[in-house]
Amino acid sequence: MARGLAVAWAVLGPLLWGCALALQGGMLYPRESPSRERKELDGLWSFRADFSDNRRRGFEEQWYRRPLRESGPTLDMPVPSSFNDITQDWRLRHFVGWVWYEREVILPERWTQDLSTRVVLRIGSAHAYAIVWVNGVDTLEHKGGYLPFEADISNLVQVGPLSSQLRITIAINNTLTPTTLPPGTIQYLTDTSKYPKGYFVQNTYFDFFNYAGLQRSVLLYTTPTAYIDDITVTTSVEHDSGRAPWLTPVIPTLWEAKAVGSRDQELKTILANTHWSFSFLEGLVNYQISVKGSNLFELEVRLLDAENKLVANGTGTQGQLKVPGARLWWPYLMHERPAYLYSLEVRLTAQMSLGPVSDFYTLPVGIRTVAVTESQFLINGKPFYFHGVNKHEDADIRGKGFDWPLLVKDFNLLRWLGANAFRTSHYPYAEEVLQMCDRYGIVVIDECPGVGLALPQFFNNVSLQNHMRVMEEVVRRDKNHPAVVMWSVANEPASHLESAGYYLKMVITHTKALDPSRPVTFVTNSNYAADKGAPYVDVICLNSYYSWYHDYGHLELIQQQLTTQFESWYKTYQKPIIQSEYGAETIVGFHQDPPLMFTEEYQKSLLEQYHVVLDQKRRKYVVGELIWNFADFMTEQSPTRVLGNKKGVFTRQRQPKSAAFLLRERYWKIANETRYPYSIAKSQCLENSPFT
Ligand code: GCB
Repeated sequence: MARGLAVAWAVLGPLLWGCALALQGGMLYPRESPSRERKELDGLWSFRADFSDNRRRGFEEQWYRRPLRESGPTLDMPVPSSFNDITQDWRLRHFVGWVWYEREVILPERWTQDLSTRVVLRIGSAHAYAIVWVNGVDTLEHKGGYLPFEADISNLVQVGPLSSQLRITIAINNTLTPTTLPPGTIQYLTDTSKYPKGYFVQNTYFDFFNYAGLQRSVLLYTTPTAYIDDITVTTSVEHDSGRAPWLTPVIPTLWEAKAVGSRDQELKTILANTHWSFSFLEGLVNYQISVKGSNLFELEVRLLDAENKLVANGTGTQGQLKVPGARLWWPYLMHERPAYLYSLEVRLTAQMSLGPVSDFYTLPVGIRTVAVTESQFLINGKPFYFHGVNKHEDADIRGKGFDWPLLVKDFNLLRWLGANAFRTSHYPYAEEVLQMCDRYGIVVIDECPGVGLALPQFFNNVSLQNHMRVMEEVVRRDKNHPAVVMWSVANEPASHLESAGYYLKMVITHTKALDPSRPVTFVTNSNYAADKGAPYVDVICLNSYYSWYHDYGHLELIQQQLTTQFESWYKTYQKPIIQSEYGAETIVGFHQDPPLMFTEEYQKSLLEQYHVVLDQKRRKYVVGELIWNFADFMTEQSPTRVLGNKKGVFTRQRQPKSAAFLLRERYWKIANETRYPYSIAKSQCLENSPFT
């Protein structure tokens, strides 16, 4: 895309926003406010896996009708957590089919008596298919893990004398089929000389353990019956040179200066090109609000800065707030004051038959722009270089269960590393993770669970419809996070297939229509000449494992092969490129010099070879590098995996391997070269605290 076009796209994007969402209703993160309460249901739930041959005993015996303990033995199961690694029962670790969760809750009396209160049950995620009963009443179904779903249960709790006692039963099935996302297949092994009757296995086509269960929080929250259903915010920035009340220094980044050569020359170039410009920076915050439960209402919108000072206000369901001298949301290490957040306070006043009702919701807002040219990824008009990681939601015992200590530890490690970005490989992460990214300035490529699209039969119409719906859910949930700068619709689909070309085109086009304000990509490991999806992406994301999955041990080939990779792709597409995965398996504590595979030395040497070429290309059109992987993680068992995938630069317990130190040095060096306005970033975590 030419620069002019990119700019037009960045400007037009916000205006075109929101024209195509097909989902009913919003999915605002449940926050407390003067009009909203929250009751978290984290803790111990009763649990049973249905080990019956057809896995349907729970339905046949209607386990949801009575307390679960009355239909058989139950286990204590922590929520949030994957169920797989919690017990000593190997059958549960590998279980495929229906599991049953149940929790009894006492509600505050007001929730059950006050008819102007709406009570909502919200499930952060249930992998992969869930049915929910409240007091035995079929209430909600949801297809797909990793994304939230909710139901208004007011009419179930606001009836009868026992209504403050609530029994929530959730049946979850982790089976992956050709039309789920991710897809999978169930294979029956019928040779009775080898397998018992009815023996089957779940085949998956991705490289992480298919953890399941209630892996994120379940909660109840309230709103008034007339309520703020959804808010969509997009932002842009205007520079108005005619209205300047102050002078702004315009300093070239060291990256731009570097092009000229020696250190002396670099400094001279910086000084020579630094000029004082009269520019007035105005942030524009476009909002769109949907209200449910009333047609007769007023909306007031106030934008507050980080010191709680009012900077702009408006009224009505849509509008534009102007913020003179706006402080922009910058990525970590790109600016001295990264991750600046405003608060958008929305107040609804609705006229109801019982009198006026108010609802309040506060949304964090970062003012920033994102645009793509044919060789750059721009944030706030400045070239942004992704120096970061790929992650997984994965840890000992809890599996993919959300865990605050783990989350905060991971963010401290990211900051220590000097990482400014990650991809949510290979599914949308918990909302709390994205909130941390907003607050820490960690840029996110938000990936949907489109992973393992490996077989031709997975590119069918039913899957396509489902994939588009999943993208709607992802965009609906994550659209307001300034940290999210790009959507990834898939990881390593079989994109050489014709059918995949059409499929990817449709999913990408749909995603762009859902959110024209962000670029869209998918991550490929296909050959540049064969890939049928690449024409539709804004940024090319490439995975390659030179000297790992082929030419094993031959580190000397990496530079040549990587150079060829970059040059062929760029020549074909003239789009910015991200090295979205590269890495080597390393068992912590294995050492060998000269380096051999699986040792710490080999991982470091492989990375160093990649870095030589990345350094050559990052000044041209390569706009990022994301190591595979942040930490070791669990996979299915196979002869090529030793207790999981060991390509982490940290162990699964978050201790650094030698490669972490190498990467840390590199990322801080790059940060110091690309900072805007230019100044040295200090590699001390505490000194870079976003809260000081
Ligand atoms: C890949 C996949 C990732 C794997 C990784 C590996 O290309 O995208 O899911 O874990 O390679 O280590 O093989």
